[in-house]
Amino acid sequence: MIKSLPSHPDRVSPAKPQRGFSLIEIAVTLFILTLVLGALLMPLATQVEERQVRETERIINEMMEALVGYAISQTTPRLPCPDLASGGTGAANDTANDGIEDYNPATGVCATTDGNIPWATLGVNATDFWGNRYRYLAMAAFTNRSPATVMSLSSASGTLIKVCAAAPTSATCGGTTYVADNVPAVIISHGRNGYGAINGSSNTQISTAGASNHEIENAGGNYPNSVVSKTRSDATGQEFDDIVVWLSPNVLFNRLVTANKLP
Ligand SMILES: [Ca+2]
Ligand SMILES: [Ca+2]
Ligand SMILES: [Ca+2]
Repeated sequence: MIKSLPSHPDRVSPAKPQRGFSLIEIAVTLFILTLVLGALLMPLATQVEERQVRETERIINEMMEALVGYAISQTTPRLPCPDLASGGTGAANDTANDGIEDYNPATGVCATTDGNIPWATLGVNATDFWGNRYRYLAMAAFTNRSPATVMSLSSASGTLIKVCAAAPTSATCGGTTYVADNVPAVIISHGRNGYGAINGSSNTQISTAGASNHEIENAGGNYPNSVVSKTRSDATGQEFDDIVVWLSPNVLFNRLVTANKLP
């Protein structure tokens, strides 16, 4: 009689040899991890910048509100003058980069139409996310104080700031189209690349060497009363990351009339 052998209770399968990871396996794993992390982190950097841009727009819109409030608060309604970004004698209301508006008290005319937002006069942010000053353009018809001609409902009929869709070839948005025609004031953040901005620490202008013509126009450029507002671009020669917001004369008039400051 053949009896099957009972399986031995202590029988165990032979021990497999202990095995680690080879250098090549680790290298491949690290390589894949790097790719995955890179893919995750790149959009994160873009997201951060996107948030900074949205926040900058919100800050500038708040500055626009401050401009309107300032105009309403004046006995004779007017916008504040820009703060000089250079020059000035160092006298009261004639000092560059101190955040106080600069003007000639004898003539009632601003020292410049293109300078810094007078952050101290308005009580708003002095610099943007990238440490640069906010540029502020404001036209004389809206900033003159007595004795010069002061603001009225007909002030918007003159030649004011042109907001163009690209770098223009004339003072009237030649070669491109109007985004806004005849606005009294514009505030610009020169964005992350900062071309043409006044740096908040050194009080000097960042060079525009390498900037696109669109951004150069926002840093003065060919036409002092023309600026460019367009969608962000990283294309070679077309780079644009400026954040440009303008004040509609009609919004300003509406608010001044509502406040009984204009007839
Ligand atoms: Ca000043
Ligand atoms: Ca820029
Ligand atoms: Ca310009």
